[in-house]
Amino acid sequence: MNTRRAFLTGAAVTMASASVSRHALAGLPEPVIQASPNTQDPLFPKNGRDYNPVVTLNGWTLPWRMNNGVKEFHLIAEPVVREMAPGFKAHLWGYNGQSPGPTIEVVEGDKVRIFVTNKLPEHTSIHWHGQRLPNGMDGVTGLNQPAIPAGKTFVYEFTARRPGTFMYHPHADEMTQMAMGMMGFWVTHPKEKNPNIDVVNRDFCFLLSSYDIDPGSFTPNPMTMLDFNIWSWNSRVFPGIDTLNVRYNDKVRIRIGNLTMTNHPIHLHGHEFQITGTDGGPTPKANRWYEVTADVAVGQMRQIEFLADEEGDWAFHCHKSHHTMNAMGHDMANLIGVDHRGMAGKIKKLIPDYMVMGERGMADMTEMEMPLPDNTIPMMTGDGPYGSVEMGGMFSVVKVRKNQPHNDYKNSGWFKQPPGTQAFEWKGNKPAENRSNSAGNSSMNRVHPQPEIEVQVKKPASNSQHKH
Ligand SMILES: [Cu+2]
Repeated sequence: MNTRRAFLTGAAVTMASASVSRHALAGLPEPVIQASPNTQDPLFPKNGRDYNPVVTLNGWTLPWRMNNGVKEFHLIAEPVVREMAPGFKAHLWGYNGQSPGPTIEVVEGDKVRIFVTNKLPEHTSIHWHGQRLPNGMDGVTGLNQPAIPAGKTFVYEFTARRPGTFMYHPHADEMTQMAMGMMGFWVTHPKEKNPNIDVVNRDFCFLLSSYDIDPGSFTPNPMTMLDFNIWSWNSRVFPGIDTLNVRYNDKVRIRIGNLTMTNHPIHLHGHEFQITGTDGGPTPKANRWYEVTADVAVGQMRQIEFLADEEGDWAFHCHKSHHTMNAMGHDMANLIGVDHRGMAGKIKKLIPDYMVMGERGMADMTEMEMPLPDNTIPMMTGDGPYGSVEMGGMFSVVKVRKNQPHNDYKNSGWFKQPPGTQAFEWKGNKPAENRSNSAGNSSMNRVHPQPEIEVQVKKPASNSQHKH
């Protein structure tokens, strides 16, 4: 114990000269490992400057150790088994037992020391995406530092200079390591009142990630460039993504970072939000406007804020409809509009398990008891109070409740709509339809009329070249 204390004092002396302390290695903090994929309660700071902590969707915040005024964190890069939804586990790479890694929360001006131990089968490094820091701490393998070899621990040290929303990820064999799930969130809270950073009641964060995992298998294919089949928030897919539970009239902030290969228009129902921060920090108030969809491009961070002043269960999702689906069969023929009735019965006599899909859209999929390979999640699923939600992937629900206690993140169940406030079936008379056969009033009529052509819209999996 005495020896250790001596080391810590030594570290403090070295810190004063603002260089990486080699003594600090002797006092490597115990790594904290998280076994659960559930959303953990906010981690209120026990020391250092005070702040309102964030809640990481299906994730957690990494505890730190205060060492002579320096916040010390210990990240372990390692293979992990991530439950992406109940019944669906993926073999990923991550940090401290999960993918994504734990969220790191610090305060503007904090001196931060991060120990990174590499338990992967290959070298790695960490890039602190968006931070102001000394060039040698930026984490680009070969450019700023040698790679961290397998089995070794490196130390990163810098001051969190500006408040905002950040990410961390490897900058070594990036294609493989990010495709395998190596990433994490970073939040730097403001140290004092900032005119462009409001105090909020709820502060959520998550990363957008995508994987190509063949149905029935466990490991993503890192060679995939565009054709991903698993679209996730914090390596979870609907219905495995936790709901965002807030109290009526709470001011809510949601921070989103995109580490996939495509953009995601994130859409909130029932409310308008403002983008209050981007990669570059808080957005000046005069430059904000209301929206209901925020496009988060590749490598970007966006922070949205709204007043939760409409009670209910509000959908919150990526607006690319293929991103609210799970593992699609990419080689499925397009059968919309093809009438198979009668045919299926005949084929069923020959092949008892035969099933026709897609002739009246894909909604049937949710009701079919189709045999799936092991470790596969249905394409669209998730039961709500009125049937299947017919969603997968990047979808969750913002639950606004009058009786949600302050600072309580429990799911209070389905919203009970007041009588007379829900869509209902019309049971009265239907007027005769009066459809026009005109294709529109063109002011530039053709001199030689063309033969009429009708086209069929192909949807949704027209061929195997399924691009996003
Ligand atoms: Cu998307």
